[in-house]
Amino acid sequence: MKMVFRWFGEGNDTVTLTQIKQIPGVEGIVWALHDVPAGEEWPMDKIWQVKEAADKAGLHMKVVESVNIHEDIKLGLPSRDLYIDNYKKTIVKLAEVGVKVICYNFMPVFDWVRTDLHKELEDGSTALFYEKEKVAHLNLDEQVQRINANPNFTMPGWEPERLARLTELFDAYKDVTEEQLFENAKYFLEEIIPFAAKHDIRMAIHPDDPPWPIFGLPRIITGQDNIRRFLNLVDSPYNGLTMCSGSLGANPANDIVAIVNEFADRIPFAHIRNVRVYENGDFIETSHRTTDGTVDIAGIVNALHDNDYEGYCRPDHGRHIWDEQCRPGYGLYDRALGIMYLWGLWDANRRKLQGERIGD
Ligand code: CS2
Ligand code: MN
Repeated sequence: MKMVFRWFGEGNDTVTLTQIKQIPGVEGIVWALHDVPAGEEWPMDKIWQVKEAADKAGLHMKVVESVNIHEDIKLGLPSRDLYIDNYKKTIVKLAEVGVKVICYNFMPVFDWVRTDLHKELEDGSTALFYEKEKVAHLNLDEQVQRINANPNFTMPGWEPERLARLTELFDAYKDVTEEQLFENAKYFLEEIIPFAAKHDIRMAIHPDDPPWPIFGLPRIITGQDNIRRFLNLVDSPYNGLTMCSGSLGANPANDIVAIVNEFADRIPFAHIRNVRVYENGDFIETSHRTTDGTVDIAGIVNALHDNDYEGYCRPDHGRHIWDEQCRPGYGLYDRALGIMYLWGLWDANRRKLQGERIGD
């Protein structure tokens, strides 16, 4: 397991590369050019800037999250070819700086969705929260205004230019079914996977978060059967999965240990975090510790270890603790604690199952 840490870039993250380097066992950053709109080719000079900063900090940059997919690709419009072409051009450039994994998602219009970014937990820490009933009645205009009122941080998937087109996009999706979305994904994968393979970059689809349709928009990366179907659309080791325990875990019907066991050799990247799912379907993000949420984090790490997992892994979201002011879900402290928990589980496995001394 190779530990990495998400970094939003100079001036766009409260966490510094020096701090990241001090977290035990972290070898690289998970990065992206967050100011490049989905569908555009990434400029090489900006990629080099990140490379120089990472090199200076002694961290690698082999994992990108995300090169976002333009809506026209998800919609299957004729203009998708142009955006697929741009995607390929970006792949070439990323290969040039040594990128090995690209995490991306195939969710229409929205990336992750929550109803409260600072919901208080019993201990006074705050975390991202999803109230199921509220999403059913959410006023989208209000939501758009709220995000636009906080220009300091760009939120993944909530880019202003996408929000400006919201009504238009909803309209465009009105006839796109789950089946159609799978078809459109297939078209994209058939173009991209052989190309990525040629450049030795593994594509890693991120599960939908939450893993069910919202606002009447279809979602397809929701559970084990659909993941199998997606990976079989183009059956190649370069068509992989980002195993995100928090996203999949929001639906308690998902058996994530089984998902790890079935797709182990197709998982180049793992996001590990816990959530606590309530009986009414609401969920809140908790500390990584197994007992704090409803996801079997220990079981997942055991399963990764049993499968000799050699891919990249990052703690996903963390709570906001110790008065840290940070991007929602992406503070330093709780994610660093999460890493130490993951290492604890991993090292205990190594010692127990292989009789290895830690450090060998
Ligand atoms: C991430 C997602 O912060 C998060 O929830 O796990 O935004 C993720 O980066 C994208 O869905 C992957 O494309
Ligand atoms: Mn994730």
